[in-house]
Amino acid sequence: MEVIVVTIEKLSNGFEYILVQNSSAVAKIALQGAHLFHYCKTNEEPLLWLSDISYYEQGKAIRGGIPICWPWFGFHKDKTLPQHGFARTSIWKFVSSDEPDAKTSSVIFRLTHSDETLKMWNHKFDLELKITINDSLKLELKTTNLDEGEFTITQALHTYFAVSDISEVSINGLNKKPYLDALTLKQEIQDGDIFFNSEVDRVYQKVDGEVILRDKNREITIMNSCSSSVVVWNPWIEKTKRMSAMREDAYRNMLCIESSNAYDDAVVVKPNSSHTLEAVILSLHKSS
Ligand code: TA6
Repeated sequence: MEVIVVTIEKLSNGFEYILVQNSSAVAKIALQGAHLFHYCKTNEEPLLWLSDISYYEQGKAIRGGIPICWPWFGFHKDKTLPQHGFARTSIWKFVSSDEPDAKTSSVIFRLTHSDETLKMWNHKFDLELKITINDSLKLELKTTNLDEGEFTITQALHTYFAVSDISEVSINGLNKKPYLDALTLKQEIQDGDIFFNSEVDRVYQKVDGEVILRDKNREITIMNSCSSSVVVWNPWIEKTKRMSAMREDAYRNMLCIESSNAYDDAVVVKPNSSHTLEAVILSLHKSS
């Protein structure tokens, strides 16, 4: 008999998450941030990196998985406002789940404006995240403007991938793309595949095709829609020491490839209109 289960689970401190199990995969999504923090295909290793010293506490973003950066990506010019926006630390509503077949489950979460969000970002909105879990992972982040005037957002599905060893992975698909180097604030052009031997924090621009993460035992393909920017991040040795909820050697086994609308890919959403950022992530196990 096939197992398809969507249940609401609770940690001992009251932190709630949705557990999804079907014949293709298991996934866990926290109500805080609609944060997918675990996705593992049947008989495979977890796709997403998750810090083993991560917080599961209200108001602190989980370190790993797929934090939702919204309605701004990165720092806000008002330094009293949180980096990467408030969506990842807000409590979302679990709206519904659907199991069209034994291999597939989808779950929908919603966040709408409140007195608290209006203080940080003075716009009325409806934000919906649909996550479809089967052999692949699909995230659709839909922003609807409920305001009288237009608003501008930057955003990212800040995906942390688990990798065997950072020195052995490469990223393909960004060759010749312009990027903003967030470490030097200079514009550069990518030359060939990306390899890692120091800190990397870049916003790739004009991205219109698949991005492929090549690891020893698997290949991960990321396909984005309604997005032309991709953020690539690894904090390397020194920055990791300053990161919250990360062990000193954590940089070795993680890498972020973020499906985004960041920097010059900001999106203007007109009143009563929507924009949906979509990412489909496929992983293929390579037999050695
Ligand atoms: O996406 C890359 C980045 O903006 C980095 O600059 C880095 O600091 C990271 O996100 C993590 O940010 P966080 O606020 O989660 O510590």
